[in-house]
Amino acid sequence: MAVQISTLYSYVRALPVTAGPLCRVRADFQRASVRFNLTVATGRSHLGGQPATGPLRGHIKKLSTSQATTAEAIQKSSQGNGASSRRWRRGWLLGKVTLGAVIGVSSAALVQSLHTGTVAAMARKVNLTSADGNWKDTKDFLLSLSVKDRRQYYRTTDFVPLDDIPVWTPSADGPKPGLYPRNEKLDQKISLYTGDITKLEIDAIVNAANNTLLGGGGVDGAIHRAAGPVLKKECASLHGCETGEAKITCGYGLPAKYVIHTVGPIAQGGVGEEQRKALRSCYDNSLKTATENSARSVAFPCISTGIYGYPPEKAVHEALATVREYLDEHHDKLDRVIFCVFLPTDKELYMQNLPLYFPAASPESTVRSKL
Ligand code: AR6
Repeated sequence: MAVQISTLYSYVRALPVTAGPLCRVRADFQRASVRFNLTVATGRSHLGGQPATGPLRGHIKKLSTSQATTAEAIQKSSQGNGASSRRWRRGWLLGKVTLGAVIGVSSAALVQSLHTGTVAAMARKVNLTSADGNWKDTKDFLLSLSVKDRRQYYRTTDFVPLDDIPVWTPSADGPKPGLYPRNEKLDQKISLYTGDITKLEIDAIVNAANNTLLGGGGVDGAIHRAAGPVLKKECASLHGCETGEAKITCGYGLPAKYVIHTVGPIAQGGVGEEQRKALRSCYDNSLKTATENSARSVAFPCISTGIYGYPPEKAVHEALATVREYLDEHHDKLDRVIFCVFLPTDKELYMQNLPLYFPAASPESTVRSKL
């Protein structure tokens, strides 16, 4: 019985809420739990304290009544003779087993109804087209859902699931030798995708943001429009971001669970060591942020190569080298890294350079593997 109740208590405590209606349910439960513990300790059905309120009141009432009956039985037993005392003990044991079963069933039902009730209540409150409301509640709720359950909240209908994004297949005709050794397992973790990053149903998409994190043009503007106005509210709470750093938010109305915001270097005056390092830091810190948040699939746009003017033919090498080196070290933490290009010229650049960083087997090793 104690185990059942403590399991139930842990479940409610673990509800991912910090405020709002879920929080109130947790408070109700805590009050009710204390009351129940006291009931068990004293063997009395009513304690004279404030009755529990909220959705748990009915359940606690039932528990208190059962416990009172048992307590009366014990009292009678202790007053009777030897035979009746044995009978009372047998009755007490039977009662205990029955009570345990009743509580087992009712706590499972309670967990289910609590979950269903809170999810339904929160689902009614989620509004991804308005900036009103508490973004933290919305975020907690969305992050608690499975991918399938989250689909009804996407602000787009034409999303692209991860399984529809093919993995990189290096061609044996590619340049030889590659800059990095062949690693077939890593090829399975790389994709080149041409299209709109806001459509990808993956764990995290990276945003090429600015230092304010409050939105802008290019891919930043596209992500904010697709996610809806709640994204800006969470971004405002982050107090900006340094160049080369990365910060994470919920994806809200996006098919992606998270958005990782990074700020690329401004390179309109040319590219020096400082810009090169900053661009690498964007890719590296975004991947670190993804893995710290258990995001296993991540998509990158071509950071800094639009409005910030970093030459795409240089940026592609920093992007590919940083991802390759991160995967060499942390391949177990990521399932897929997607280079999401928007322009045909960028697609061409990645097609040309991917084989340098994720090369095909050399002719000799192909022959060896057939033997
Ligand atoms: N999906 C994928 N890639 C896209 C999309 C999209 N929907 N839209 C554009 N791109 P940019 P930056 C590509 O200018 O150079 C913003 O105002 C685009 O073709 O978006 O890092 C921020 O607030 C290009 O290859 O980012 C900053 O102020 C790449 O995304 C500033 O721009 C990056 O271009 C950041 O400039």
